[in-house]
Amino acid sequence: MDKTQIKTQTTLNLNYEKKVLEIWPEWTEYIQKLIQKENLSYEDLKAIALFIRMLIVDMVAHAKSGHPGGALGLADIYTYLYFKHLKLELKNPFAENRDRLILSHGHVCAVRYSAMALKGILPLEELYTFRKIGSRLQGHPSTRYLPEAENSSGSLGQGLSTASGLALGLRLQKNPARVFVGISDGECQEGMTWEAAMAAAHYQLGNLTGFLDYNDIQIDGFVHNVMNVGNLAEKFRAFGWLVREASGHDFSAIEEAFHWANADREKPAMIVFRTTLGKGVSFMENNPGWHGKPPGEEDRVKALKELFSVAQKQMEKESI
Ligand SMILES: Cc1ncc(C[n+]2csc(CCOP(=O)(O)OP(=O)(O)O)c2C)c(N)n1
Repeated sequence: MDKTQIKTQTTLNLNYEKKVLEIWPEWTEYIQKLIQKENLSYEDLKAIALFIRMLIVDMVAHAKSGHPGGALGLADIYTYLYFKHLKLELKNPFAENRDRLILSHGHVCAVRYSAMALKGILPLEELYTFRKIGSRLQGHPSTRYLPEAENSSGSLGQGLSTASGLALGLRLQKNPARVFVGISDGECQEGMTWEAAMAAAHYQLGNLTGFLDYNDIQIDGFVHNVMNVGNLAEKFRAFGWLVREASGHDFSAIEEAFHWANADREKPAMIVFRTTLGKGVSFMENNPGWHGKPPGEEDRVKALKELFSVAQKQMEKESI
């Protein structure tokens, strides 16, 4: 990229009508060029995750309903998966050998939709149809409207079973694809999660990688207060899984964990990611109140100001 062409701005027009894509066109353009690069650095991934966080805030605010907290907390992991890790064919979205990504805790789908849109699987503008009647982007993903989502979810606790069945089926077909499944700590209060954990180990599903969003928050407050799930790493280990713990906000740790999980073996792998709900927006961070509340106009602007100020620092670095 020609660094002299990158303009930085000190005042941004964050008025209520402007969408993220229009607020600072140079920044949008910068990100759109960045994602074309072959070898994205950790700094590049940080910038992409920042853009995804802006899209999450914007689309949930625009819909006037949705779940910003968990989605923001997962932006780094989904950036890594979509821009570095998953084997997908953009021109052939249902290629037999594609990796499958199953989202179990469907309410955080704003992060998946944003990553898919930035990747080019959906038009970016479509994010603003989120939660509208007739939209492909329902508040909880539905394969009826968006088959690219791979599974329908919203009723918690089912994703690990879906993913285990899929992994078993792929192995029977000698298909080398891997199955990735995102689950949450709140879902670990559901019995079905543990039935699936037992089955995946029993059937030696080495082609299955789980990643757990351990942010200690659920709809009614902190998980350790509502119903303590304890040491989830030890619990999955006891069920016969290979387990790694990692920060969900450090790209080198995320990369290391997903590479470890990809190795050929006869056990399913679970990465227990320590994450912060609302990550990147200080007033939402670790605050259960932002589990499922859309930002109003004032909070949207406050959140975007914070995210754009990080973007400005990144752009200033680029123009040196
Ligand atoms: C089977 C089922 N029971 C209850 C709910 C209502 N519900 C929606 S989100 C949620 C909390 C889930 O916890 P978690 O996924 O850890 O939340 P987050 O980290 O996103 O705050 C609950 C209980 C549901 N969607 N499905």
